[in-house]
Amino acid sequence: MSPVDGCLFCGIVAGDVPADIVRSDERTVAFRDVSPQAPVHVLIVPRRHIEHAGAVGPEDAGEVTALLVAARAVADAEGIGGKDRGYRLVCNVGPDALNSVPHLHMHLLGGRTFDWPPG
Ligand code: DGP
Repeated sequence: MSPVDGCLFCGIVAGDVPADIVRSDERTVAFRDVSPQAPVHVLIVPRRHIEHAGAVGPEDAGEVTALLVAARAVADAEGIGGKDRGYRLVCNVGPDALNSVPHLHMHLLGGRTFDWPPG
């Protein structure tokens, strides 16, 4: 899908909205969350607009793989990818999960320990 008018993360992907971009490739852009919930809090988004993780179809397999590959690269670059560390990947879907930006994004959270189950 082409950029969606008024979509915040399409704006960041296009370079029209400023963001602290830590990595980008052909399919994805990764940037720091404006409201970090951990010492490392990076959002990884597909360049192509997809509404949310619950809207992913077989045609999006390339984007989904690219998000995971990007997450691994960002975690390594942030020093939390080793076997003694770790991180959490989160995709919020819908109001019950407090999804607020309707452009698929994966939260990469790390640099501290996390509780389970999440709140
Ligand atoms: P979610 O609740 O899963 O939809 O998370 C959306 C995240 O997006 C939330 O953690 C805050 C972040 N966010 C919202 N607006 C901006 C922005 O303008 N820039 C950046 N970098 N992050 C944003």
